[in-house]
Formats: sequence, structure tokens, C-alpha cells
Amino acid sequence: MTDTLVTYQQEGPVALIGLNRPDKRNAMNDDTIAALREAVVRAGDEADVGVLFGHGNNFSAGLDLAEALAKATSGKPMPRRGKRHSWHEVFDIIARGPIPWVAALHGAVVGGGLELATAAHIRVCDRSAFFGLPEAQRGIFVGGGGTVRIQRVIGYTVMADMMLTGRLLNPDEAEREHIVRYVVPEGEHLNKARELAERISQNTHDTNWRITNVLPRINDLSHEDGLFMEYLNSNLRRPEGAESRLRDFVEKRAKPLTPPK
Ligand code: 1HE
Repeated sequence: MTDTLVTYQQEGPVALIGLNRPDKRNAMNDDTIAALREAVVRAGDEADVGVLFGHGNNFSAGLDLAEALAKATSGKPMPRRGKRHSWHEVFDIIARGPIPWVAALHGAVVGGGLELATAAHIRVCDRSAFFGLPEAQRGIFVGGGGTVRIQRVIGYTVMADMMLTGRLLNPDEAEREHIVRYVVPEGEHLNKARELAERISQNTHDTNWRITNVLPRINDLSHEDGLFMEYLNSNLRRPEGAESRLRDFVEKRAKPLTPPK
């Protein structure tokens, strides 16, 4: 894979994937998306949890606007399997693939950068982060799955405000709108994401898979179908590893739950 555009590093059960075009604020062009695809597939095969982050001072400035302009003016017809599809495919490998993902965010998290971040299951940011959807300012529309994914996280009202007015959210506002679950001091986002990933890796792979694949699908179902799907996944076929973990609790070997301070 192109180690220049996207870096891959494994620390025990955790794969760390870094967008690596800091001079272009980690704007994503076609080659970056291809490199990202290769990295996330590899992480799904080799790691138990993935962490996404950006090298330099930003997570990502979104779509590479220079490449978008070059394409718009090339006069060439859109390829049958166009770029938008490749964004959808890669972000879906993250969102509904074999392992959970934590996004470690700082600096600009805008446009396609926010779409990528919301493909992850948990998002952490530091105090330098800001969040925006400047598509309308560029005369384009959301195309990396954000209409579905971001709208489900923040709802129509907040998304419409961000898109229509170009409003940027600070970390506290992002936490209020459920874009991030953890806000940490500047420079600490990657360490926090690592810590969370390490913790997530202690769950069984099977339960993690149900949390990342079954739970969001149930969210799309009717009440009745949701309960049926839950029954299939809890009572009818328990996650692998359930028996030994249940036994650990009953025989008093399980680590106690520690209430927050
Ligand atoms: C870029 C891009 C980019 C920076 N495509 N080249 N995204 C946006 O509308 C955000 C556009 N970017 C910005 O608003 C700013 O660059 C930032 C707030 C992110 C950072 O500001 P700053 O002052 O640190 O950097 P800069 O000087 O603006 O940019 C540094 C370089 O990165 C410069 O290139 P250079 O060759 O002149 O050095 C910029 O042109 C380049 N750069 N952002 C291409 N996005 C699937 S649909 C998704 C739709 C979207 O993502 S829309 C949102 C697009």
C-alpha cells in the first residue's frame, strides 16, 4: 500500500491508521481513499480494534477540492463506479466491518473528514478540534455517506444549520450533539483513543461485532423487527465466549464494575 498517504501501525491488538497528507490538511483524493481502503481491510484481518487519526495539525479537510475541480473540468464522463461509491464502500468497511473503530480527532474535522469520523463507532477529540460541513460554501453536496450517517448522529436540525449557515462547532458543542463522546486536552486525543481501543479489545470479538453490526441495523428496523433481531442475537445464539465469561462472574473471578468518580 502507499505508506505515504496513509500510515499503518499495529500496537498489540490495536491498528493505528493515520491520514498522511498534512501539507494538504489531510484532504482526501482518490489515491488516499484507495490507500485507506487497503489499510482498513488489513486492520480487519490483523487487529481487534482500529484507531483513525490525522498526521499534522488536522484530522481532515475533507474532499480534495483541487482534484474535484480537475475532474469537474476534465470533460471526461463520470466512471461507472465513481469516486462517491468508493467513499461509501470504504466508510462502510469501517462502520460495518469486522472490528470496532475509534476516531481520534483534532484541528479541522470538516466535510468528508466528518463523514469519515462518523463511520467510526466512538469519537474522541482534543481542544483544537472544530467540526463543519462547508459543502454549501463550495457549491457541492455531502457525498461520503454523511446524509445517512451524520444525520443519524446529530439529526436534521443540527445538520441543516451546519450546512445552510456554515456554522462550525467547537469541542463542547460537538460533545453536546453526540459527535464526540470524549473531549481531552490538546494533544491527548490519540492517547485517549488508544486507551479506549485497548479497553474495547478486552471484549470478545463476537460481542464487539454485534455492537457494531447488529445494533445499528436494529436502529433501522421497526420496533417489532428490532425485538425479533435482538432475540436472535441474544437468546437464540449467544455470542461466542459467553459461557466462560458468565462462569467467571458466577465463580467470582470477574473484574468488578467500578462506578465513575
Ligand atoms: C486543500 C483542502 C481541500 C486544504 N482540498 N486542498 N473542505 C473544505 O471546504 C475545507 C477547505 N480547507 C480549509 O478550509 C482550510 O484549509 C482548513 C481550515 C482545513 C485549514 O486551514 P489552514 O490555514 O491550516 O491551511 P490552508 O492554508 O487553507 O491550506 C493548506 C494547503 O492545503 C493549501 O494548499 P497549498 O498548495 O496552497 O499549500 C490548501 O489549498 C490545501 N487544502 N484543504 C484540497 N479540502 C465526498 S463529499 C465530501 C465533501 C467535502 O468534503 S466538502 C468540504 C471540503
